Amino acid sequence: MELGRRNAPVKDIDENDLEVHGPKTAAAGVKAVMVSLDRGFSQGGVARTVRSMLRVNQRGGFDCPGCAWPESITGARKPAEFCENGAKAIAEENTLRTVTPEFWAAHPIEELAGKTEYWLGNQGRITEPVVIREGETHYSPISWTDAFELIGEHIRATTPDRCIFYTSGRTANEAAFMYQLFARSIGTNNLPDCSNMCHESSGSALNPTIGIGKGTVSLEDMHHAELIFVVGQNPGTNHPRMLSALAECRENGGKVVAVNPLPEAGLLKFKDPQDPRNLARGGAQIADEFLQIKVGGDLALMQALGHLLLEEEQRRPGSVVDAEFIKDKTSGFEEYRQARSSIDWEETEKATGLSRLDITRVAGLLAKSKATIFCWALGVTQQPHSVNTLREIINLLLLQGNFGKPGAGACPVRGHSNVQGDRTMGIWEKPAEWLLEAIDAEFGITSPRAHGVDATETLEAFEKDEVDVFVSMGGNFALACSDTEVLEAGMKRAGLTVHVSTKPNRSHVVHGRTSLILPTLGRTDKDDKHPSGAQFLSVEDSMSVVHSTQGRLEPVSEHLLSEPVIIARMAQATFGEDHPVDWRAMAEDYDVIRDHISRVLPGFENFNERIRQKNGFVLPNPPRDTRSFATDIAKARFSVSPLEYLQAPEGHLILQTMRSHDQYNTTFYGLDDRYRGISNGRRVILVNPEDLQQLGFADRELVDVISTFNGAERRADKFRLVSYPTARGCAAAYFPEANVLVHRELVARESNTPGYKAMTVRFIRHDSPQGS
Ligand SMILES: Nc1nc2c(c(=O)[nH]1)N[C@H]1C(S)=C(S)[C@@H](COP(=O)(O)OP(=O)(O)OC[C@H]3O[C@@H](n4cnc5c(=O)[nH]c(N)nc54)[C@H](O)[C@@H]3O)O[C@H]1N2
Ligand SMILES: Nc1nc2c(c(=O)[nH]1)N[C@H]1C(S)=C(S)[C@@H](COP(=O)(O)OP(=O)(O)OC[C@H]3O[C@@H](n4cnc5c(=O)[nH]c(N)nc54)[C@H](O)[C@@H]3O)O[C@H]1N2
Ligand SMILES: [Mo]
Repeated sequence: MELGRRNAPVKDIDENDLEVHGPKTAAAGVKAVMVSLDRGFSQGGVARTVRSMLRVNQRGGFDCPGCAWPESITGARKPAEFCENGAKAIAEENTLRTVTPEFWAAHPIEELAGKTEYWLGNQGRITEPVVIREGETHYSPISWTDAFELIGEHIRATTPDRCIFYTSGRTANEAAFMYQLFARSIGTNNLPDCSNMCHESSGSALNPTIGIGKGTVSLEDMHHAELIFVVGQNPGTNHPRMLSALAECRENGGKVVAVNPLPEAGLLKFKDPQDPRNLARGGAQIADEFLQIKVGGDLALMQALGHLLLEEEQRRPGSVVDAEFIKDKTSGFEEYRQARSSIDWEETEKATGLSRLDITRVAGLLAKSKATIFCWALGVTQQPHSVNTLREIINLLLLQGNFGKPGAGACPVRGHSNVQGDRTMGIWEKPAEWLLEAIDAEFGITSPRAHGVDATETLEAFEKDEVDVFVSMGGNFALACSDTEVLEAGMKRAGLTVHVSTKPNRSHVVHGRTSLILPTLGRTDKDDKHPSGAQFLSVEDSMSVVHSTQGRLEPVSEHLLSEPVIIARMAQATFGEDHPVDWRAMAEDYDVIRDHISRVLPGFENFNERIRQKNGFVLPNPPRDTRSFATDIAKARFSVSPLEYLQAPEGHLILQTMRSHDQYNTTFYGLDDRYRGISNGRRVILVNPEDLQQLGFADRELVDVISTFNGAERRADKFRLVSYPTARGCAAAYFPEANVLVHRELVARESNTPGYKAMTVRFIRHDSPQGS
């Protein structure tokens, strides 16, 4: 048997090994397949890899833990419905490397604190629950029963407002539903999640304007759009299967406009490794237009496009604007028209870094298109004015009636594979009253009404010593959030931290005074130790399709428990057997959880029956289904926002943080950011060559980075400058290395999402006494 093999790499990252080759102009290709197979074989062996690759994203198989991009529910699926980065995500989870009690005994916390995420994550899957208590230097084994007792004791010894329950977006629907029920049964809405750091701005803009916090398109719409905007997104790395949809749109005659400060390979050209015709032609072009925008310039761009559409409509009445839709379905058009009737081109060019000519050309495409989709991701959600930028995108869609017709709509492209489902299940620190009423009626509890803390407020609670119990359902909060040093110091002072995890990460090392690591089953693992036999779970993708997911691989250890079982046992240990919620029944048979969900959440009627249908089912989506908008005024809303963009003072640049091609958030698969041509090092800052020269620095120079916010400074030492064709005035670094630079008060207004793509920075030569 191949289980239990251990051959983790011992070498950590050495930044002196950094190699820079320059950016590529096409994504995927045969190399992508080779890389994915290689990673799979080295982590899990040949048999396990082939077994899992044949089941990923297939009907009756498991949902890829990579991203939230949907699978086709109408058409045929390819025999291999996955991408290079999905394959790497699976290899990470399938690994046969294990982190056993011997590992924890051999490595004191002090040593682990000096390791990078690359080293920690590559040690493998955690096999047994472990604990560390105040004064101890190592984690050591603890029985599951004692671990749950310890959690129950800590929760009972404090007040609900000092307990926080974080969720990362891999948690399946059933577990998420139980988890929010657990928090609310204790008496708190302290349910921060990764969405707070991710697409919260999208929800904040969409809910009041179109009455739903989700996207309004299907995969079919992508194929049949006349025009697709891809704004602030790097699909070649983060949603590779989206490239097939964009390529198909273009094959059907549609056009694609990419808006990004970086010339990302996947936006330019896609070599589909599963399509020999495409490969023979040397790949398919993706973007018809590439607008190399300045970081933070999107609000100005969308306002300019609005202005130009209205101008064109004046010139040729009835040709651009959908007057009937606007009259019947929207409110606020007149104010919007007024606000966009004039434009300051000089300021627009300064804000966007784009020329009037380029913007006008793209506006021409938009004016002509009868079916447009706007896709976006973090490039527009993580800035102070993000919510207004997204409102401007909605304005553009409303102008042309791009809701509830084929090939049109809004498409926030989500991150974690079930981040959207977790929110649907009630993981939200600001729950709606109807949800709490439905939960209370179903279970006979009284949910708290006061809002809880989001991710940024959780960081502040740690800072102010207001956390006695922090439970993390997946994820790596210490490194995902802002202001790493402030956060880590606070986490170490907290009472109890509990990490339900698959692999070691930084949050385990900067733990509370007492800390537990509870190892859990992943997406690909078999979950069959139940009285009623093997169980399956469900997830919701970025386009509101709910479908089942079931792993089939033998877990690396017999001690792993599923997330639903872990939550049930935490609850039983907290409340005792005499509690209105029957936790045991839910843990024994996940159909019981789904029955509860079907009575609490609209759209989930007959959940157990419909989840067993071949393709699952699609949740109701009023704008898409019936062109109706469930806002308080039962209409969609135009919004008016002032022009706003990011401006760096003399000698400074605007810094964005992004993912490399070889990482999954805080997990590093490897050290090859292949499309950008950067490998074997991660502490780099990409800067336009002209900016480098103007600032008086050279390519590859070693610098310390200072970020400034409201008079406060944050500092990160020893980054390597890399000359790179990014937009002028901007710079880019990798997440999470640069998170120490994000001041906790730098957030998007309304959504409170950290300003990860909005920092003002300057550089000083490393080791220079006063800086340069
Ligand atoms: N392989 C892999 N897949 C993933 C993830 C992963 O880490 N690895 N993470 C998952 C998660 S949780 C998420 S949320 C998504 C993230 O998906 P993305 O949003 O694609 O992630 P980022 O790497 O942050 O890339 C942001 C993109 O926005 C651009 N950008 C930065 N600032 C601006 C701006 O001001 N304007 C514009 N127009 N563009 C800007 C950057 O150059 C970059 O191309 O991916 C998911 N999928
Ligand atoms: N500077 C900067 N910071 C950012 C961002 C950015 O663009 N720039 N992006 C933000 C975004 S979009 C997000 S979503 C957050 C991500 O924040 P998180 O979701 O908190 O972080 P991840 O790195 O995805 O979490 C990885 C850990 O999850 C655990 N894990 C993996 N699979 C499973 C599973 O099946 N079950 C359980 N229980 N655990 C599992 C593993 O132990 C692994 O170490 O980071 C945010 N932070
Ligand atoms: Mo995310």
